[in-house]
Amino acid sequence: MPENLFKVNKEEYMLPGNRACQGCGLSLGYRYILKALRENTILTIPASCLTVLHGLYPTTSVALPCLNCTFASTAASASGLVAGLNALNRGDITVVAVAGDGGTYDIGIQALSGAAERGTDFIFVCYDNEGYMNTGTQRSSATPMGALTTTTPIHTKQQNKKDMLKIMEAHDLPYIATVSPAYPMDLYDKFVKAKRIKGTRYLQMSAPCPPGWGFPPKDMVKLSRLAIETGMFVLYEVENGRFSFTGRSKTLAEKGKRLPVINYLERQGRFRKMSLEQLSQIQRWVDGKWNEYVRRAE
Ligand SMILES: Cc1ncc(C[n+]2csc(CCOP(=O)(O)OP(=O)(O)O)c2C)c(N)n1
Ligand code: SF4
Repeated sequence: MPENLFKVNKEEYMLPGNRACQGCGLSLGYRYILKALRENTILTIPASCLTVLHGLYPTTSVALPCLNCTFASTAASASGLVAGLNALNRGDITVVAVAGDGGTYDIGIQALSGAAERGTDFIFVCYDNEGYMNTGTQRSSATPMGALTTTTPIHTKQQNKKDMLKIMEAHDLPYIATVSPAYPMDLYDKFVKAKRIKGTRYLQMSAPCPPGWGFPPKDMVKLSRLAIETGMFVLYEVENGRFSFTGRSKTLAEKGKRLPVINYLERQGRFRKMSLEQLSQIQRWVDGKWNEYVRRAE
């Protein structure tokens, strides 16, 4: 249940003047993630837009301790931090690894799977901007079908997005959740809950990216909401294997009507070369996933 708005932590851990682009979904969501995690948190982040956001030594725009690790080793570095803190008897500090979809779905997956299988006591956050954005919008396995990227420049991406959440579920984690920057209370509550749970917790945030997706920065929240309204992104949590919709997705599942995916896709330049066949494939794919979630929620 959403916390009372007045109970939200008033401290700011993301300081003004960071280097993210205007309208960056990651920067808005990250502000609330950090508010929910608050003190007694150590971050570890790989090369990504998030390292740019954090800033260049000796300055930083984030007021929590952070380790910069190599691209593939996010979860391995988190495991090392947890072991070190335990050796110092500082189990009260939460280790939080935050990586982009490239650093999670692709290059970071083996370290993440290893840490999750060991049940390492940490939170892994994937912010999903659906591509390698820091290096100029290359395709990742999280890029949706039909999207133009600099590595799928002519015929668009031909494959559906990989279901990373399903892969993480196969690790029998105590807590998995999805969040969106357009629903900050839902996001905040899930991170507060995740901090209280022990073991490996996996959270995935949708992170719309104006330059990479091709939409005006002022429309970021509108687009994030459309992702939920169309079912392209679904708000839910899985606690010890038990699935439940949350927030706006819960309302949609109970009495709402999802909008067609075209309402979301047509607002983004990256889908301008998508074929009609791809459009109907995406709609079928989203419908299939949604029906699977509805069955699990019953
Ligand atoms: C081993 C290695 N390969 C490539 C790079 C170059 N590189 C730095 S950031 C980045 C993109 C990261 O993409 P993602 O994890 O999706 O995060 P985003 O940039 O979208 O925030 C790449 C390819 C690197 N730093 N290390
Ligand atoms: S490229 Fe995209 S994800 Fe990266 S800082 Fe800019 S808006 Fe954010």
